[in-house]
Amino acid sequence: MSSPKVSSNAVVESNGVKRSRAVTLIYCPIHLGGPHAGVALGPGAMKVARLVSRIKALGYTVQKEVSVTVPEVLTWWEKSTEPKHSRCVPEIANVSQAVAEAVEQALENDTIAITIGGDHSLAIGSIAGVSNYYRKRKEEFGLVWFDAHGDINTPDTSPSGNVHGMPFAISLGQGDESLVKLNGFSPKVQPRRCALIGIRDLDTAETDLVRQSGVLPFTMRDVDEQGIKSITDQALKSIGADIQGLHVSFDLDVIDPDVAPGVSTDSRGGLTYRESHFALELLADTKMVRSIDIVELNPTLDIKNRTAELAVDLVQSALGKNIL
Ligand SMILES: [Mn+2]
Repeated sequence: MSSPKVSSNAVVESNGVKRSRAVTLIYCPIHLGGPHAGVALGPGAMKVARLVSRIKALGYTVQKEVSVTVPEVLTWWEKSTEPKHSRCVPEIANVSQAVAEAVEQALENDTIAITIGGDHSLAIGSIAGVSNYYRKRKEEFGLVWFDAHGDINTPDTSPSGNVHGMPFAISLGQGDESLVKLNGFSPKVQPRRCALIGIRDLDTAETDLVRQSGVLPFTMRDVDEQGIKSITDQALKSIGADIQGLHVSFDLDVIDPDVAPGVSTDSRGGLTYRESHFALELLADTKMVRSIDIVELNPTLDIKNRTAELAVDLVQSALGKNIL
Protein backbone atom coordinates (compact mmCIF):
# COMPACT_ATOMS: atom_id res chain seq x y z
CA MET A 1 0.00 0.00 0.00
CA SER A 2 1.27 3.41 -0.92
CA SER A 3 -0.72 5.41 1.60
CA PRO A 4 1.44 7.00 4.28
CA LYS A 5 1.45 5.34 7.69
CA VAL A 6 -0.55 7.87 9.61
CA SER A 7 -0.58 7.52 13.35
CA SER A 8 -3.97 5.88 13.55
CA ASN A 9 -7.42 5.80 12.03
CA ALA A 10 -8.85 5.61 15.47
CA VAL A 11 -10.84 8.22 17.25
CA VAL A 12 -10.86 8.02 21.01
CA GLU A 13 -14.41 8.18 22.27
CA SER A 14 -15.44 9.93 25.46
CA ASN A 15 -15.46 6.61 27.32
CA GLY A 16 -11.86 5.97 26.31
CA VAL A 17 -12.67 3.34 23.68
CA LYS A 18 -10.71 3.64 20.45
CA ARG A 19 -12.81 3.39 17.35
CA SER A 20 -11.56 3.20 13.81
CA ARG A 21 -13.10 5.62 11.31
CA ALA A 22 -11.71 3.83 8.29
CA VAL A 23 -13.03 0.83 6.41
CA THR A 24 -11.56 -1.82 4.13
CA LEU A 25 -14.06 -3.32 1.68
CA ILE A 26 -13.35 -6.88 0.62
CA TYR A 27 -15.45 -8.11 -2.29
CA CYS A 28 -15.73 -11.87 -2.37
CA PRO A 29 -18.13 -13.10 -5.08
CA ILE A 30 -17.89 -16.71 -3.96
CA HIS A 31 -20.70 -18.97 -5.15
CA LEU A 32 -18.98 -22.32 -4.60
CA GLY A 33 -20.70 -22.97 -1.27
CA GLY A 34 -24.03 -23.80 -2.89
CA PRO A 35 -25.95 -24.17 -6.15
CA HIS A 36 -26.94 -20.50 -6.44
CA ALA A 37 -24.46 -18.87 -8.81
CA GLY A 38 -26.37 -15.56 -8.60
CA VAL A 39 -24.70 -14.75 -5.28
CA ALA A 40 -21.55 -13.97 -7.28
CA LEU A 41 -23.32 -10.76 -8.33
CA GLY A 42 -23.74 -9.54 -4.73
CA PRO A 43 -20.79 -7.13 -4.62
CA GLY A 44 -21.87 -5.48 -7.88
CA ALA A 45 -25.42 -4.98 -6.66
CA MET A 46 -24.18 -3.37 -3.44
CA LYS A 47 -21.91 -1.05 -5.43
CA VAL A 48 -24.97 -0.07 -7.49
CA ALA A 49 -26.70 0.66 -4.16
CA ARG A 50 -23.88 3.19 -3.48
CA LEU A 51 -22.08 1.22 -0.82
CA VAL A 52 -18.91 3.32 -0.92
CA SER A 53 -20.50 6.76 -0.93
CA ARG A 54 -22.96 5.82 1.78
CA ILE A 55 -20.15 4.61 4.03
CA LYS A 56 -18.31 7.86 3.38
CA ALA A 57 -21.49 9.81 4.18
CA LEU A 58 -21.16 8.55 7.76
CA GLY A 59 -17.76 10.20 8.09
CA TYR A 60 -15.69 7.09 7.43
CA THR A 61 -12.94 6.83 4.88
CA VAL A 62 -12.76 3.80 2.61
CA GLN A 63 -9.05 3.14 2.88
CA LYS A 64 -8.90 0.22 0.51
CA GLU A 65 -11.06 -1.97 -1.71
CA VAL A 66 -9.92 -5.55 -2.28
CA SER A 67 -11.44 -7.86 -4.87
CA VAL A 68 -10.88 -11.54 -4.12
CA THR A 69 -10.61 -13.71 -7.21
CA VAL A 70 -13.01 -16.64 -7.24
CA PRO A 71 -12.71 -19.47 -9.78
CA GLU A 72 -15.76 -19.83 -11.99
CA VAL A 73 -16.75 -23.41 -11.31
CA LEU A 74 -20.34 -23.03 -12.39
CA THR A 75 -20.57 -26.75 -13.03
CA TRP A 76 -19.59 -27.50 -9.44
CA TRP A 77 -22.46 -29.93 -8.97
CA GLU A 78 -21.11 -32.16 -11.74
CA LYS A 79 -17.69 -32.32 -10.12
CA SER A 80 -18.61 -33.99 -6.89
CA THR A 81 -21.69 -36.10 -6.55
CA GLU A 82 -20.72 -38.56 -3.85
CA PRO A 83 -22.92 -38.46 -0.78
CA LYS A 84 -21.31 -37.11 2.37
CA HIS A 85 -18.93 -35.11 0.34
CA SER A 86 -18.30 -31.39 0.73
CA ARG A 87 -18.34 -29.80 -2.66
CA CYS A 88 -15.56 -27.62 -4.10
CA VAL A 89 -13.39 -27.82 -0.98
CA PRO A 90 -10.02 -27.14 -2.70
CA GLU A 91 -11.44 -24.09 -4.49
CA ILE A 92 -13.12 -22.80 -1.31
CA ALA A 93 -9.91 -23.33 0.66
CA ASN A 94 -7.99 -21.16 -1.81
CA VAL A 95 -10.58 -18.39 -1.65
CA SER A 96 -10.75 -18.64 2.15
CA GLN A 97 -6.99 -18.16 2.40
CA ALA A 98 -7.20 -15.00 0.31
CA VAL A 99 -10.14 -13.67 2.35
CA ALA A 100 -8.36 -14.47 5.62
CA GLU A 101 -5.26 -12.55 4.54
CA ALA A 102 -7.30 -9.57 3.35
CA VAL A 103 -9.33 -9.38 6.56
CA GLU A 104 -6.30 -9.74 8.81
CA GLN A 105 -4.47 -7.04 6.84
CA ALA A 106 -7.50 -4.76 7.13
CA LEU A 107 -7.41 -5.12 10.92
CA GLU A 108 -3.63 -4.62 10.94
CA ASN A 109 -4.25 -1.37 9.06
CA ASP A 110 -6.56 -0.26 11.85
CA THR A 111 -9.61 -0.38 9.59
CA ILE A 112 -12.96 -2.10 9.95
CA ALA A 113 -13.03 -5.11 7.62
CA ILE A 114 -16.28 -5.46 5.68
CA THR A 115 -16.45 -8.56 3.52
CA ILE A 116 -19.19 -8.55 0.89
CA GLY A 117 -20.38 -11.86 -0.57
CA GLY A 118 -20.94 -14.09 -2.10
CA ASP A 119 -22.28 -16.98 -0.11
CA HIS A 120 -21.69 -17.69 3.57
CA SER A 121 -18.71 -19.95 2.90
CA LEU A 122 -16.67 -16.72 2.86
CA ALA A 123 -17.00 -16.59 6.65
CA ILE A 124 -14.55 -19.48 6.85
CA GLY A 125 -11.89 -17.09 5.61
CA SER A 126 -13.04 -13.90 7.29
CA ILE A 127 -13.23 -15.51 10.73
CA ALA A 128 -9.87 -17.19 10.17
CA GLY A 129 -8.39 -13.76 9.45
CA VAL A 130 -10.01 -12.15 12.48
CA SER A 131 -8.94 -15.05 14.66
CA ASN A 132 -5.34 -14.88 13.50
CA TYR A 133 -5.25 -11.15 14.24
CA TYR A 134 -6.44 -11.50 17.84
CA ARG A 135 -4.45 -14.68 18.44
CA LYS A 136 -1.19 -12.87 17.70
CA ARG A 137 -2.13 -10.27 20.29
CA LYS A 138 -3.40 -12.82 22.81
CA GLU A 139 -6.74 -11.03 22.75
CA GLU A 140 -10.30 -12.32 22.60
CA PHE A 141 -13.05 -11.52 20.13
CA GLY A 142 -16.75 -12.30 20.00
CA LEU A 143 -18.87 -13.55 17.11
CA VAL A 144 -22.52 -12.69 16.47
CA TRP A 145 -23.98 -14.76 13.65
CA PHE A 146 -27.32 -13.76 12.10
CA ASP A 147 -28.95 -16.50 10.05
CA ALA A 148 -32.20 -18.30 9.30
CA HIS A 149 -30.09 -21.47 9.31
CA GLY A 150 -27.52 -22.92 11.66
CA ASP A 151 -24.70 -23.18 9.10
CA ILE A 152 -23.30 -25.71 11.55
CA ASN A 153 -23.49 -28.87 9.44
CA THR A 154 -20.51 -31.11 8.98
CA PRO A 155 -19.77 -33.28 5.92
CA ASP A 156 -21.34 -36.17 7.86
CA THR A 157 -24.61 -34.40 8.60
CA SER A 158 -25.07 -32.19 5.54
CA PRO A 159 -27.79 -33.52 3.24
CA SER A 160 -26.41 -31.54 0.29
CA GLY A 161 -22.65 -31.29 0.74
CA ASN A 162 -22.96 -27.53 0.23
CA VAL A 163 -20.23 -25.80 2.21
CA HIS A 164 -22.31 -22.63 2.75
CA GLY A 165 -24.22 -24.74 5.29
CA MET A 166 -21.02 -25.51 7.21
CA PRO A 167 -18.99 -22.34 7.92
CA PHE A 168 -20.00 -22.00 11.57
CA ALA A 169 -19.05 -25.62 12.26
CA ILE A 170 -15.74 -25.12 10.46
CA SER A 171 -14.95 -22.01 12.52
CA LEU A 172 -15.67 -24.06 15.66
CA GLY A 173 -13.27 -26.76 14.46
CA GLN A 174 -15.56 -29.31 12.78
CA GLY A 175 -15.44 -30.19 9.10
CA ASP A 176 -13.08 -30.72 6.21
CA GLU A 177 -9.49 -30.64 7.39
CA SER A 178 -8.22 -28.17 4.80
CA LEU A 179 -10.90 -25.64 5.81
CA VAL A 180 -10.75 -26.25 9.57
CA LYS A 181 -6.95 -25.95 9.61
CA LEU A 182 -6.74 -22.74 7.62
CA ASN A 183 -3.82 -20.67 8.99
CA GLY A 184 -2.65 -23.80 10.80
CA PHE A 185 -4.81 -23.75 13.92
CA SER A 186 -8.29 -24.66 15.11
CA PRO A 187 -10.82 -23.79 16.38
CA LYS A 188 -10.95 -20.20 15.16
CA VAL A 189 -13.38 -19.15 17.86
CA GLN A 190 -14.53 -20.54 21.19
CA PRO A 191 -18.24 -21.46 21.29
CA ARG A 192 -18.78 -19.47 24.50
CA ARG A 193 -17.79 -16.34 22.55
CA CYS A 194 -20.52 -16.93 19.96
CA ALA A 195 -24.22 -16.19 19.57
CA LEU A 196 -26.53 -17.28 16.76
CA ILE A 197 -29.59 -15.11 16.17
CA GLY A 198 -32.70 -15.63 14.06
CA ILE A 199 -32.66 -19.37 13.36
CA ARG A 200 -35.87 -20.99 12.14
CA ASP A 201 -34.91 -23.50 9.47
CA LEU A 202 -32.56 -26.21 10.72
CA ASP A 203 -31.80 -29.60 9.19
CA THR A 204 -32.79 -32.48 11.47
CA ALA A 205 -29.28 -33.35 12.58
CA GLU A 206 -28.42 -29.69 12.84
CA THR A 207 -30.82 -29.15 15.73
CA ASP A 208 -28.66 -31.37 17.94
CA LEU A 209 -25.48 -29.79 16.59
CA VAL A 210 -26.67 -26.32 17.62
CA ARG A 211 -27.69 -27.59 21.06
CA GLN A 212 -24.39 -29.36 21.63
CA SER A 213 -22.17 -26.67 20.13
CA GLY A 214 -21.89 -24.44 23.18
CA VAL A 215 -22.95 -21.48 21.05
CA LEU A 216 -25.77 -19.37 22.50
CA PRO A 217 -28.70 -19.77 20.08
CA PHE A 218 -31.75 -17.55 19.69
CA THR A 219 -34.60 -18.81 17.54
CA MET A 220 -37.23 -16.60 15.93
CA ARG A 221 -39.56 -17.69 18.70
CA ASP A 222 -37.08 -16.24 21.18
CA VAL A 223 -37.13 -13.00 19.19
CA ASP A 224 -40.95 -13.02 19.25
CA GLU A 225 -41.13 -13.67 22.97
CA GLN A 226 -38.29 -11.53 24.28
CA GLY A 227 -37.72 -8.87 21.66
CA ILE A 228 -34.57 -8.18 19.67
CA LYS A 229 -33.11 -5.75 22.21
CA SER A 230 -33.21 -8.25 25.03
CA ILE A 231 -31.72 -10.93 22.81
CA THR A 232 -28.91 -8.74 21.53
CA ASP A 233 -28.12 -7.68 25.10
CA GLN A 234 -28.11 -11.32 26.24
CA ALA A 235 -25.81 -12.26 23.37
CA LEU A 236 -23.34 -9.51 24.29
CA LYS A 237 -23.47 -10.39 27.97
CA SER A 238 -22.85 -14.06 27.24
CA ILE A 239 -19.91 -13.29 24.92
CA GLY A 240 -18.43 -11.21 27.71
CA ALA A 241 -17.04 -7.74 28.19
CA ASP A 242 -13.41 -8.93 28.10
CA ILE A 243 -13.17 -8.85 24.31
CA GLN A 244 -11.25 -6.51 22.04
CA GLY A 245 -13.55 -6.84 19.04
CA LEU A 246 -16.77 -8.21 17.63
CA HIS A 247 -17.18 -9.99 14.33
CA VAL A 248 -20.68 -9.77 12.85
CA SER A 249 -21.51 -12.43 10.28
CA PHE A 250 -24.78 -11.32 8.73
CA ASP A 251 -26.68 -13.65 6.42
CA LEU A 252 -29.38 -11.60 4.73
CA ASP A 253 -31.72 -14.60 4.86
CA VAL A 254 -32.19 -13.90 8.58
CA ILE A 255 -34.55 -11.13 7.46
CA ASP A 256 -38.08 -11.93 6.40
CA PRO A 257 -38.22 -12.56 2.63
CA ASP A 258 -41.03 -10.02 2.28
CA VAL A 259 -38.40 -7.43 3.22
CA ALA A 260 -35.32 -9.12 1.77
CA PRO A 261 -36.42 -11.17 -1.25
CA GLY A 262 -33.01 -11.27 -2.93
CA VAL A 263 -31.51 -14.26 -1.12
CA SER A 264 -30.93 -17.82 -2.28
CA THR A 265 -32.48 -19.79 0.56
CA ASP A 266 -35.33 -17.73 1.91
CA SER A 267 -37.39 -18.75 4.90
CA ARG A 268 -40.60 -17.09 6.04
CA GLY A 269 -40.96 -15.62 9.50
CA GLY A 270 -37.68 -13.75 9.74
CA LEU A 271 -36.54 -10.51 11.33
CA THR A 272 -38.44 -7.38 10.37
CA TYR A 273 -36.75 -4.39 8.78
CA ARG A 274 -36.52 -2.61 12.12
CA GLU A 275 -35.44 -5.66 14.14
CA SER A 276 -32.52 -6.26 11.81
CA HIS A 277 -31.46 -2.63 11.99
CA PHE A 278 -31.98 -2.34 15.73
CA ALA A 279 -29.84 -5.41 16.44
CA LEU A 280 -26.97 -3.94 14.42
CA GLU A 281 -27.42 -0.51 15.99
CA LEU A 282 -27.13 -2.11 19.43
CA LEU A 283 -23.96 -3.93 18.39
CA ALA A 284 -22.57 -0.67 16.97
CA ASP A 285 -23.30 1.04 20.29
CA THR A 286 -20.69 -1.21 21.93
CA LYS A 287 -18.02 0.37 19.64
CA MET A 288 -16.62 -3.15 19.38
CA VAL A 289 -17.59 -4.06 15.81
CA ARG A 290 -14.29 -4.51 13.94
CA SER A 291 -15.32 -6.84 11.14
CA ILE A 292 -18.52 -7.62 9.27
CA ASP A 293 -19.65 -10.17 6.68
CA ILE A 294 -22.66 -9.39 4.49
CA VAL A 295 -23.57 -12.59 2.67
CA GLU A 296 -26.05 -14.48 0.50
CA LEU A 297 -27.32 -11.50 -1.46
CA ASN A 298 -28.60 -12.96 -4.74
CA PRO A 299 -29.46 -10.12 -7.15
CA THR A 300 -30.96 -12.57 -9.67
CA LEU A 301 -33.76 -13.22 -7.18
CA ASP A 302 -34.12 -9.62 -6.00
CA ILE A 303 -36.79 -7.05 -6.83
CA LYS A 304 -35.47 -3.70 -8.10
CA ASN A 305 -32.25 -4.13 -6.09
CA ARG A 306 -34.27 -3.74 -2.88
CA THR A 307 -32.26 -6.30 -0.91
CA ALA A 308 -28.95 -4.75 -1.98
CA GLU A 309 -30.21 -1.34 -0.84
CA LEU A 310 -31.23 -2.92 2.46
CA ALA A 311 -27.82 -4.55 2.79
CA VAL A 312 -26.15 -1.15 2.44
CA ASP A 313 -28.58 0.30 5.00
CA LEU A 314 -27.53 -2.48 7.37
CA VAL A 315 -23.84 -1.78 6.85
CA GLN A 316 -24.58 1.81 7.83
CA SER A 317 -26.34 0.68 11.01
CA ALA A 318 -23.47 -1.66 11.89
CA LEU A 319 -21.11 1.30 11.49
CA GLY A 320 -23.10 3.33 13.95
CA LYS A 321 -25.62 5.27 11.89
CA ASN A 322 -28.28 6.69 14.16
CA ILE A 323 -31.59 8.27 13.35
CA LEU A 324 -30.73 11.39 15.35
MN1 LIG B 1 -25.76 -18.56 6.40
